[in-house]
Amino acid sequence: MKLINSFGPNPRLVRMFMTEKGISMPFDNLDILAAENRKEPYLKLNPGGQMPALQLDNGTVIAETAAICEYLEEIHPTPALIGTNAEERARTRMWLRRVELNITENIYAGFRYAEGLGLFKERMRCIPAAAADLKQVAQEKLAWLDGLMNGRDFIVDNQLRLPDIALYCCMDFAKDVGQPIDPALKNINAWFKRVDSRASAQSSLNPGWDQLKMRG
Ligand SMILES: N[C@@H](CCC(=O)N[C@@H](CS)C(=O)NCC(=O)O)C(=O)O
Repeated sequence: MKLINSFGPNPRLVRMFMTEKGISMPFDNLDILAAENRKEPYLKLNPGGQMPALQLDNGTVIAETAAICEYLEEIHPTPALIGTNAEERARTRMWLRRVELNITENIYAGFRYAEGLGLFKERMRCIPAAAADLKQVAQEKLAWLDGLMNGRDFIVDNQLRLPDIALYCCMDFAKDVGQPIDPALKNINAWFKRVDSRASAQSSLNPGWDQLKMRG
């Protein structure tokens, strides 16, 4: 099994998830700045063209961070980052959808349509006029989450789970590319520091991230 890996907050999410579980495997590194992920031979493996992807020993390729993490959780259940029973897993999946659909997808699209436009305009349809509103939607949903995080250390079940890792990797990337964390969001800021202080947060950064001046 190997991870088809690159710089970027989504590959980092899987690297951080693996580290928290104590999983290691070889990486095949692609250059996403040079759009290697948008060309053959990668497109044959993952027609979605995005990073990362997991390739199993039988050749099967699993793309999409949530699907990759679900697979890793099934083959390495401990420590549980999705859940130990049906109810815990359902709560984690509920929160992952809320985090992705309301916050991280809007932050990423806001970036691609503005600061990242030069990199993305040839790769997908970009809507520059939507960037400011998408960023604003993400901020409003972060404020909503901030209210719900009162008295909580983590998003689900008060322990580190996949939605924490997904949101952390997104926000840590976004803060250096025009979407800083609002200092007024006291609970989100305290949560961010808590996740940031984990060894996995630092070790999951891709080598060379500092030259790019983007954490991913
Ligand atoms: N929904 C996908 C999103 C993956 C994604 O956006 N990956 C970024 C890297 S962080 C990427 O491949 N960017 C380069 C590109 O789209 O060409 C997932 O969860 O895996």
